[in-house]
Amino acid sequence: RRIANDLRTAIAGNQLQLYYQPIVDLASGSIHKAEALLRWRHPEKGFISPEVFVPIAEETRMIVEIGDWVFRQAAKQVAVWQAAYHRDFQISVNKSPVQFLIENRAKSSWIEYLREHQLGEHSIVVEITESLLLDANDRVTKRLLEFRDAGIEVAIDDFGTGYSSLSYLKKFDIDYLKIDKSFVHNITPQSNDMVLCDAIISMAHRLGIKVIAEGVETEAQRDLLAAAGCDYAQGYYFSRPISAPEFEASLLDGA
Ligand code: G
Ligand code: G
Ligand code: NA
Repeated sequence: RRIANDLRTAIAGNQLQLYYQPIVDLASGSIHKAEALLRWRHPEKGFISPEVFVPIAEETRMIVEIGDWVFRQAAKQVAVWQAAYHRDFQISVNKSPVQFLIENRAKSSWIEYLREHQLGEHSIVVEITESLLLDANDRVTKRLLEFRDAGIEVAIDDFGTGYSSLSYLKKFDIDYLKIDKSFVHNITPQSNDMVLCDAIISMAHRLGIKVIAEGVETEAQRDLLAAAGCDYAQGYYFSRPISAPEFEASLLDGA
């Protein structure tokens, strides 16, 4: 397919870019975390959404190379922001299940990269989906343990969508649950979604897991989640995903 061919040249052609969306500490309002999100500017077709090209990258296995590029970009960026703004700045990257399932190079080059560049523990968070843990084979389990040993934290993305088993939460050492935006969109004080958010937060905390709410678009949602004890929030209310220079100008300045 055309897009698949074009994607092959996208990295070399400098067409991929990372945008960053702030993750806000609800208690203090401070921003020491951001999620890295891929953007592709196609030379003729213009901007192509990751929702379109990530599945193609997965099918063609190019997601491994692209994912490595994402990781290295994020690692370079976090080092800069740690030096310039906060020692504990942290960037999360999305890692597709396909990357875990097909990458089979010796150990994880990500861990070696972090060591070589002397990045501290907790600099990088890997966002994975519940589905990866539900049918985790030995290789996935081993890789996640290696990440933990190297100080890479693990977040469960889109938590609460699609799966009913929670047993993986006690099997794996998870650092963050990200409440899916579908639960956040309609929360009001008496709503069922509020009950679900409350339950997720208290369960996570009792398991020693921090909670990030996704898709926060209004002050009312922010306030309800903060009152429920949610640790962090992300969403258009605070900022859309933006380029690194925009991030520095609008969010890190004087922070
Ligand atoms: O930023 P946006 O809402 O357009 O992202 C759409 C989807 O693409 C999200 O589900 C997001 O997780 C996914 N995505 C964005 N960046 C990456 C990435 O670097 N790697 C993977 N595997 N998925 C990504
Ligand atoms: O699957 P993942 O959680 O990685 O998806 C992140 C996606 O959610 C990104 O594409 C991002 O642009 C989008 N997003 C971020 N904040 C909001 C928000 O407040 N509302 C909505 N509708 N989407 C958001
Ligand atoms: Na994500």
